Amino acid sequence: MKPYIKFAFVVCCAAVIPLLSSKAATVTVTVGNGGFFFFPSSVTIQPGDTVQWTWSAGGHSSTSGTPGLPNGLWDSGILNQGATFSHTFPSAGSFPYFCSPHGACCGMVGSVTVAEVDTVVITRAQYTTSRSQLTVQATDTDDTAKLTVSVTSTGQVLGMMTNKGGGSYSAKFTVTPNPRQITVSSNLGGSAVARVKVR
Ligand SMILES: [Cu+2]
Repeated sequence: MKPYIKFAFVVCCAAVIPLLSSKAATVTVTVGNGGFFFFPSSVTIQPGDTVQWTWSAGGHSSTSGTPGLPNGLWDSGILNQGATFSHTFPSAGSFPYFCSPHGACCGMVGSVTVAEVDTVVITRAQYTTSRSQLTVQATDTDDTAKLTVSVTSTGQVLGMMTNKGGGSYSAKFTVTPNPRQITVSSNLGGSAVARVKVR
């Protein structure tokens, strides 16, 4: 793989994988790989996820806060090549950190953003037997979310919902038999389950 493709792949996956999963994830950040920096220098995760720093070179630390002003949330101390250090982030917020020897002098800083998970509410789930048609309406607290409808019992994906704007979503699917219970999942981590009403 060409180096720049590999680079793009790593950046892309580090950013996207945490967003696709609603389960706790671990994101890796390398320390001192090729110089005085963390890579990727900023990561976005969800509440409950863990960041694992991996030392590519010795003589660096991962210390929460800003250079010269550690805030005490975590401090790996100065570690050697091959070492790892992990910290789990239980709640949303923005968490800067730095390397104690190289933060102030050389700009060796990073940040972890823990994003609020969105909330999905299913406002309508109705099955019209005569037309084998499932009608779904839902709302999401984040109007940029992408919502997917699936059959709760089997996990079968029925399709995406249409984003109507303002956090409102709708979808119609032709499906047999009546799925009875559906799950609406957001790419941002939220999800909801509803029983299907029959008409
Ligand atoms: Cu350093």
